[in-house]
Amino acid sequence: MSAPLLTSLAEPDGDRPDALTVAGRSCSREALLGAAGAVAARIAGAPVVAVRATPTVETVTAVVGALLAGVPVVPVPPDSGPAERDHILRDSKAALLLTGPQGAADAGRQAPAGPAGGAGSAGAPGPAAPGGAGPAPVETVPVDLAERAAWTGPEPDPKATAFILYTSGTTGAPKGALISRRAVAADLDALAEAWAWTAEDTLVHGLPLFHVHGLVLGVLGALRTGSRLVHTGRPTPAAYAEAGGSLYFGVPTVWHRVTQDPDAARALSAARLLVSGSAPLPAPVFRDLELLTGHRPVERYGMTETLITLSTRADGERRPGYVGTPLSGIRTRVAAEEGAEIGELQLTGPTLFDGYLGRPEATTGSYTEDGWFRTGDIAAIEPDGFHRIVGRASTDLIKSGGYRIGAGEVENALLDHPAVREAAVVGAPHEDLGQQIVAYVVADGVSEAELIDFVAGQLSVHKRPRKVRFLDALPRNAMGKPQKKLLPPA
Ligand code: MLC
Ligand code: AMP
Repeated sequence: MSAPLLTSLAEPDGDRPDALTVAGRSCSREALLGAAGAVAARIAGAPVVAVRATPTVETVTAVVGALLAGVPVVPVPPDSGPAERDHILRDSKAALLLTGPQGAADAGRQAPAGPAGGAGSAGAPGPAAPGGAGPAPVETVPVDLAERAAWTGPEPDPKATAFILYTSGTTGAPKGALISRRAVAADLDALAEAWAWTAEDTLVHGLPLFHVHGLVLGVLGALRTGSRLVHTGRPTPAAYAEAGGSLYFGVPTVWHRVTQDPDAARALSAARLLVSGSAPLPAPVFRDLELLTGHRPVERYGMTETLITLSTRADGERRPGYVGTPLSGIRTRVAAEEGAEIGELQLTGPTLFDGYLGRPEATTGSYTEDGWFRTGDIAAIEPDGFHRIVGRASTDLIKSGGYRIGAGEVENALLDHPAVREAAVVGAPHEDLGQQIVAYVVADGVSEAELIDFVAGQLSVHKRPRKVRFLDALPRNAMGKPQKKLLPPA
C-alpha cells in the first residue's frame, strides 16, 4: 500500500484543538479528518470535483476530503466572475462544486448555492460568459463541518492527479495544469528538508487557497509535516504579527507591506524563518526585512507546472536577488546563446506536472526535444550554483501581487465590452505589486472605472487593470501587429 499523502492526518498524535486555524476558526486534526471523511463519502467515485476556494476551514476540509477519496480537485477563485468560473468548470468537466458557508470571508461575490443542508442543482449566476454557451451546469455540495464519517478507502495511487490548477498563458483562457500526488509529496518533502520544517513549527500565512503557494505549500505542507497552521484570512502585516508563528510565507507584496508597518515587522523577530516566493523579492525589501526583523528571508522559486524547484536553505546563505539552489531531485540548466550567461531556465525532476488538461500541443510545446521543462523565465547560474531569475521571456505574462496574469486574457475580456474596439495590456513596474496591469484601449463612451469594473466582473478581481489609457489607435507595425514597445508610458 502507498504511504499517505497527508502524513500527519494518518497519525494524529499530539492532537490539539487549534491544529488548524483559518480566518479565526479552529479545529483539531481529528475533527478535520472526520469532516473530510464525510466529504469523501459524498463525492467518492466522481471523476473530478471543483472547490470554491474561500479562505475557510470548509475549503481545507473539502480539499482534504477529495484527496482522501482520490478525486482530483479544481480550486475555483471565490471572486472569479462568470467568464472565468464557467471556463474553469467547463474545461475541467467538474459536475460537483464543494462550497463553504455563503458569505463567510467571501470576496463579496455571489456563488452558485444549493438549498441549505443538501446538494442542489444550480448554474453559475450572473450573465453568461460572453460568446460562451451560458452558465456551466454544476451541482453544489455544501461542506458541513458538523458531519463526520470515518473514511476507510485505500490510499490512492501516487501517480493519480491531486489537483487541476488553472493558470494563465500569454494568450487565451487559463489552462488546467495536472499535478500528481507524488509531485506534491516530492515537493513538500524537499521543502521540509531545505527549510528544516517539522511538526514543531507553526506555519502562518494568509495567501489565497487556489494556487500552489497558499494551497499546496501553505495547507498540504502543514498537513504533511504535522506543523500547526494559522491562515490569517488576508495576508495583512497586523494579522501576521498577531499570529505568533515560527514559519511565515508571503509573496513579495506582502513582505513589502510588512516593511511599511515597522511594529508588525518587529513582531516577526521571534519567528524561525520568513519565506518569500511567487515573484522576485526586491533587494530593498530584503534589506528592510533584515533591519526590522533580524531575519534574512529565504527566497524560493517555482511555477504552477513545476511546483517549487529552487530555494535558499534554513542552514545556508541567503542573498538578495538570488533564489538559491535546486531542491532535492531537481536538475536545472540555462539555455543560453553561445557566449551569453543568461538564458531560459529549464528543469527536470519529480515535482513536474503531467501536462495541461486536454491540450497535448501546449504540453508538448512546454518541453524541449530532450525532455526538459521550459519555464519561460530568464535566469543565470553563478559558479557557486546560486540561481538568479532575471526576468521573463515574454512580456505578455504579468506578475502582479504574486498572481500570474496573461495579457491576452485581459485583452479578450476588454474586447468583450461593446465600447472597446482595440486593447493592449502590459505589466508596468510597481513598487508594491511588482507589476501593475495597465490597459491601453481604443474605445468610445466608456470611462476608466467602468472598464476596470467590467474586467473585475468577468475574470477574477486581481486580473483587473489598475489603470486604463485611452488612445486614438494602437501603435502597429507594417503587418498590422500591435507594438506594445511603442505604447506611451503608463
Ligand atoms: C477593488 N476591489 C474590487 C475592485 N477594486 N472589487 C471588485 N471590483 C473592483 N473594481 C476590492 C477587492 O475585491 C478586495 O476586496 C479589495 O478591493 C482589495 O483587492 P486588491 O486591491 O486587488 O488587493 P491587493 O491589496 O492589491 O492584494 C495584494 C495581495 C494579493 C498581496 C493581498 O495580491 C494576493 O493575495 N496575492 C497572492 C497571490 C498568490 O498567492 N500567488 C501565488 C501563485 S502560485 P476585499 O473586501 O476582499 O478586501 C506561484 C508559485 C510560486 O506563483 O512560486 O509560489
Ligand atoms: P505561477 O504559475 O503563478 O506559479 O507563476 C510562476 C512564475 O512566478 C514563474 O515562472 C516566475 O516568473 C515567477 N516566480 C515565482 N517565484 C519567483 C521568484 N522567487 N523570483 C522571481 N520570479 C518568481
